[in-house]
Amino acid sequence: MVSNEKIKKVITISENIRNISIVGQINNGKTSIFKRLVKKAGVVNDGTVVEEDKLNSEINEITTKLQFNSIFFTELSKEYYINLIDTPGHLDLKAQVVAGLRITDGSLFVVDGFEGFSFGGESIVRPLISENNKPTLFINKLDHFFIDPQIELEQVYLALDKSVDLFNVNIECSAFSTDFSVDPKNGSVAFGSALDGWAFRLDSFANRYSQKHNIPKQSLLKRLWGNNYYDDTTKKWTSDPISSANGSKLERSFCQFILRPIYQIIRAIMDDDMVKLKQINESLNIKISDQQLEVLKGKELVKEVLCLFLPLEETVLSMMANNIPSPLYAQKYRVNGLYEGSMDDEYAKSISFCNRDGPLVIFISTLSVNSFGQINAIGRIFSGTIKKSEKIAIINRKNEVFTTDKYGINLIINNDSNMEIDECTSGNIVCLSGLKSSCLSNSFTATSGLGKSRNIIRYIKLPTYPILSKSISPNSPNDLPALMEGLKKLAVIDQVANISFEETGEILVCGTGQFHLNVLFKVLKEIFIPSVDINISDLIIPYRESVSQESSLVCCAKSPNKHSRVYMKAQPLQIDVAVDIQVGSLDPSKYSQKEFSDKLCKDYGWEKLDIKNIWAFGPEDLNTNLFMGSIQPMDLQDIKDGLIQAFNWVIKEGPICGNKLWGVRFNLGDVYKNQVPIVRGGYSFVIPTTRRALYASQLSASPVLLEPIYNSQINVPHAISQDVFNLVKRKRGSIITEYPSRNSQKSSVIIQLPVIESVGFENELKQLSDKTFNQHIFSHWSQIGGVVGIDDISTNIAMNIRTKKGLPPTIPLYTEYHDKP
Ligand SMILES: Nc1nc2c(ncn2[C@@H]2O[C@H](COP(=O)(O)OP(=O)(O)O)[C@@H](O)[C@H]2O)c(=O)[nH]1
Ligand SMILES: [Mg+2]
Repeated sequence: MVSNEKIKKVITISENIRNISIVGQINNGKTSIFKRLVKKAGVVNDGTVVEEDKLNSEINEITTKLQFNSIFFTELSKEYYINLIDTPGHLDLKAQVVAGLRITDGSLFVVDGFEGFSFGGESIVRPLISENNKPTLFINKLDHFFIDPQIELEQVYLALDKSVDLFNVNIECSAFSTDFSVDPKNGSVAFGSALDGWAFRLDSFANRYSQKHNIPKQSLLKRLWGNNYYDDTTKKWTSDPISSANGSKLERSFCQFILRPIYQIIRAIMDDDMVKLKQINESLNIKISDQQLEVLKGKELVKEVLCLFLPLEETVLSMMANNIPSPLYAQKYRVNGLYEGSMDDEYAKSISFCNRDGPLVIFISTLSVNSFGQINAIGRIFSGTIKKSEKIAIINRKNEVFTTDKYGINLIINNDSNMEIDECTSGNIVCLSGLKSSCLSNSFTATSGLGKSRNIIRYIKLPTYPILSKSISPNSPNDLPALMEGLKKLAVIDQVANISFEETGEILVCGTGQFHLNVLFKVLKEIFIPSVDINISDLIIPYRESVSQESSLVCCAKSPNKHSRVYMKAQPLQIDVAVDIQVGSLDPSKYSQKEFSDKLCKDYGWEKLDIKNIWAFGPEDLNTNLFMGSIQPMDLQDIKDGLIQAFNWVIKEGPICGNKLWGVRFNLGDVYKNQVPIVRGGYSFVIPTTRRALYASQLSASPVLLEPIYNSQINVPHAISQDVFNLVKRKRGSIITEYPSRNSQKSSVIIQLPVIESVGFENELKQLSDKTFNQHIFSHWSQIGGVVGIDDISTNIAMNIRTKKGLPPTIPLYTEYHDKP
C-alpha cells in the first residue's frame, strides 16, 4: 500500500509518470498480465479489487471495457507512477482501444507466441501508430511450447523471431516518420507465460551471465538474439552454426543460454528428478525452500520455480518504465498529431513542454460508468494544472461550449475507486466526477479559457461503425420513461452505439456487432435500469437503397399548382469516393468547398467542377450521398435550403422501402419557379416537389439494395479446414487469405461474409468443432440481387421490409413521382 502523500508527490514529477495501454488481439493474455501487475504493484495492492470489478467488465471472460489501474514501481531508487489501462481485444470494441491509446504514450502489445501474430493484431497496429503510441512487445503463452518433451528449441526461436518480425513489418508499413519498431536486443521485447507468471527479456539473462562469465553485459546482450553461437571448443562467439574446430552443429545462443535452462527446469520437475532440479537451482541461484519442493508437484512446482527465477511483474514493469517515454518526452512529438491549432501558439508550446504552468488543456477520451451508475469523464492533462473549483470551459464534438466549476478531480486507483485530490498537473490521467450530464459527450476538450481561437485536441476518428440493431421495449408501458432515461445514459457513455427513436414508436439500439450489442444490453440492464423488465428483438440487418445506373431520363416534378418545376437525375456516386468517405480517409466536413472540389478533381479524376456545384453531402454522420446543385444561371438562393432539406429527407428514407441511401449522387437540373410569388404560393412547394423529383430520379436509375459485408477472422483446426471452406461458400462468403500457424494445429482464415449469414454461420462453425473461434468487423456494402422490381431476391427483401414497416405493399415506379414536363 502506497501512502496518499507519496502518490500526490510522485504525480507532480512528469518525468516519472508513465501512461500505458495493454493492447493486442483477443485471448492473447492482456487481462492476465494486467491482473498480475495490479496484484503486485497496484497502489492499492490487496489483490481483491480486480476480481470484484470483473463482474462489470467481462462477458464470458472477454474484456468489455477499459480497465484502469494505478501502479507504483521503484527501480534503482527511481519511483514510477504508472497509469495502466487494459483494453478489450474484441474487434467490435476497437473504438475503446483507440480511446485508451489517445491518453497514453506507450503500450504493451501482447501477442500469442504459439499461434503467432495475425489479422486482429494487425488491425490494432494502425491506430497505435496514428496515435503516436510507442509499443513494447510481450510474446505470451511460451508454456505451450514446453508441453511437448521432444520440443526442438530452434523451432521455438524461429517462431518467436517470426512474431517479432511480423510485428515490426506491420509497424513499418504504418509508420512514416517515427521508428516504433521493437527489438529484443534493446529490451523492448519480453517473452513469457502470463498464465504461469514468468517472463524474461534478454536482459534478465545477460545480467546473470555477465556476472558469472565476467563479460560486459552490453556485448552479451547483442549476442543473445539472432544468428549468434558460442563454440565451447574454441571458446569463441561465431555467426556460423557449424563449429570451426570439429564441424559439429552448434546450438543458437538464445536456445543454449535462455530456452535450455527453462526447458531443463520444466523437464526435471515433470520427470520428478529432484536431484537434477536442485543442481539447476543452485547453478542459477534460484532460492526455493526444501519445504516447498516437498509440497508442490508437477505444474504447480514448475510455476513456483519459474516465477522465482523469472518473475513476470519485474520484467514487464522494468521494460515499460525504461522503454516507454514519459509525458515530458512524448508530448514533444505527439503535439503535432494532437493539437488542431497552429504549432506556434501558446497552447501548442505548452503541450509540447508538458508545461504545468501553461494554459489548461485536458482531452477527455472516455466516459466510464462505475457499478453505482455514476458517470466519470476520464482524460489526459496535456498542459497546465487543473485546480479544484476553478472554472473550466468544455468544448464538445458539436462545438458547443459549457463552463463549470462544479466537478471533482480524482486519480484513478481502479475502475471502482478513485482518490480525490485538489489539483493535478500535466502529464497525468485524471477522472473528473460530478460534471452535469448535459455537458458530457463522448470526447471533448476542457481548458481554462478559450484563447483567441477555439482550437482543441483533435477528436478521435472512430474506427468502427454501428451496423447491427435490435429493437427494445419495456415489458410494462409504465417503464418507458425509465428505459428512455437508461438509453440516454447508454448513448452518452458508448462512443459508437446509435440509439434511435423511430416514428413508429420503435426504439432501435445499433452497435458494431452482436458482441457489442450484448455489452450494451448488459450495461443497460445491470447498471442503468436493473429494475426494468425489457424485451429485446432478434437482430435487424440493415439494407441500404442505392442505384446501379444513371437515371434513364431527366425526371421532373411539378408543384401542385403546376407553375414551378424541378428537374433531377440520379447516378451512382463514384465508388472510390463513397468507400473513402465510408472508411474515413476522405472527410468532406474537413475541407472548404473549394478545397474539396480541388481534391475530387486531383485525386479522383473528376472533371473541373464549378465549386459552387457541390451543395450537400449526407447523411450528417456518414456523408456517402451527394447532392449536386444546378448550374443554371437563375438565382436559387431563396430556395436552396429547401432543396437541400428535401435531399436530407430522402437519403434517410428512400422510396423503395423507407431505408437509408448509400452511394447515390443526385444532380439537380433546371428549376423553374414562377416569378410572381403569389402565384407560386410562397415557397411551400419546394420541399415536397423536390422530394418527388429525387424519388423519381432514384427509381429510374436501376434501383438496387445493398447488404453489409463483414471481414471475418476464423481460427480453425487444420483437420476441418476444408469443411469450413465449404461452409463459407454455402454462406455466400469468400476466402481472402489463410495464415497457417506452424506451431499449433490451427489456421487463421480471413473471409468476407454477408452480415445476415454470420448468425447461422457461427452456430454451424461450432458444430464442426468447438475449437473454432471467430470475430467480425464491418467491411463494406455490397449489392444483393439485381434491380429491385425486376429481380426476385432484392424485390422480396424490399417487400418484407415494407410489410414490417406497414408501408403499402407495392414498390413504387418512377412514374408515380415523375410529371410529364
Ligand atoms: N497456456 C496459456 N494460457 C494463457 C496464457 N495467458 C493467458 N492465457 C489464457 O488465455 C485466455 C485469455 O486470457 P486473457 O488474459 O483473458 O486474454 P485477453 O483477451 O487478451 O485479455 C484465458 O483462458 C487465459 O487463462 C499463457 O501464458 N499460457
Ligand atoms: Mg482481456
